[in-house]
Amino acid sequence: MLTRIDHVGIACFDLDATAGMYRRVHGFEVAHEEVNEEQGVREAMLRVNGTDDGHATYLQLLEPVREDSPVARFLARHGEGVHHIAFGTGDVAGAAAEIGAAGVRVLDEAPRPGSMGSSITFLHPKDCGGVLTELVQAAGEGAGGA
Ligand code: CMX
Ligand code: CO
Repeated sequence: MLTRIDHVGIACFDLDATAGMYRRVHGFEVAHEEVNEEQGVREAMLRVNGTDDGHATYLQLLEPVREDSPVARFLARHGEGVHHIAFGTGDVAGAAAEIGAAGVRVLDEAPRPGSMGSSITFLHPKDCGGVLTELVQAAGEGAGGA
């Protein structure tokens, strides 16, 4: 079951400048920053609100760290803007299996490491109404956790 919007991923050329804009214009602070080499991004998480499943909704700012990464390709084709939406779940592998069985292409063989110790997987945008869709199980969420 998908229980929240975990984050909206936004592709940008300059993470620090974009985070500065969100601080000045929207009043959102960077709660966490990391590099995810596997995904080819430097990313910042800006917490927007708590959710009634006990977790939270973020903006995820994404700056590519190499040219052959999905976010670099996206920026080259489309420029800056909304890149993906991520839904939170207590069981990312189970949700991906269920959604995959409905005929949607799951882009990862098994969940991979995401922000802040989460487990993530992606669904093909062409099977999701043109929206690149991510499933996220937060660190500690699910069996034994919230
Ligand atoms: N949203 C919607 N459509 C997208 C898209 C996006 N973010 N990225 C690509 N597409 C579309 C393109 O417009 C293109 O459509 P057309 O054929 O109609 O022109 C098609 O998908 C293929 O485009 P492409 O440039 O060949 O795209 P890629 O080779 O990058 O493959 C995808 C697309 C989704 C398979 C790839 O980006 C992917 O595997 N993404 C998952 C991983 C990821 O995005 N990681 C970064 C975020 C990390 C995080 O959130 O933590
Ligand atoms: Co994401």
